[in-house]
Amino acid sequence: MTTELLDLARSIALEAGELAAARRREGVEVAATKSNIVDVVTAADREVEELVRTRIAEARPYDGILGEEGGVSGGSSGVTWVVDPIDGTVNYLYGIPHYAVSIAVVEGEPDPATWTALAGAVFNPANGELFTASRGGGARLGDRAIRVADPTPLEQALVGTGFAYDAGVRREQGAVAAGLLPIVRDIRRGGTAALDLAYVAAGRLNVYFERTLNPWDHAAGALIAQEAGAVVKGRGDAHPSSEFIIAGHPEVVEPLEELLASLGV
Ligand code: LIP
Repeated sequence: MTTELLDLARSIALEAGELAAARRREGVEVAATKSNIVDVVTAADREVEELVRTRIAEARPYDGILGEEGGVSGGSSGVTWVVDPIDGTVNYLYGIPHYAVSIAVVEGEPDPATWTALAGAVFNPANGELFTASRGGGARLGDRAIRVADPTPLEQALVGTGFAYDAGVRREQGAVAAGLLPIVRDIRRGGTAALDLAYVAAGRLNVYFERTLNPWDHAAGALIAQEAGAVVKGRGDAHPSSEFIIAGHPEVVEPLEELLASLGV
């Protein structure tokens, strides 16, 4: 079943990504705001998610869907599709070619604390990079198998992270970043958790952490990173959640989590 699900996730992600790229070329504007004036949604976000929902319903009408724009819809099969139509919305709005369609297929309730991820696809149409994984099937960039980077001491670790839309949380996160900078190799803030996690899987980041993510931001990327050899978790032994997610080689995750705890994360 996972092969069929992965093939479908891949084909939908590719079609949806091409639509997103076409709308980007035509010009993108803010259609609405969410939690505040900088938390935006574009018409393309909505149109891309509608396409993804349509393709899923055509192929698997009894599956559920959890999407960033449309929320939770039905499903009686026990399988749910977790969709971020355009992860990296602000990059997309500004024309920065670093955004992705993120599609995960999970078994169980659409809750990252309890679901079992079966397949995932993260596609950046701006550069054609498609990251995929299936449970037990490994992770790929295109057709090439990918693995996390070898372990490295924190002072040589390239650390990915991201920041919330809420100004108060960003102030706290900025203080954490300031505490990390003198200790690690450097920090990268790419603007899309899906690609941050895929970059951990491909060895382009040693480790990634973030707070305040939504399930659709990390659902596919987390499976891709896990299948590439990363540990992906929340605090301690918890599952990833909006509270916290960290991903990387186990020998890098452990010292970073200790350092983050000392910085109040
Ligand atoms: C984004 C996340 C990213 C985070 C951004 C934003 P969006 O999701 O993928 O990791 O740092 O603030 O939340 O809003 O582009 O779907």
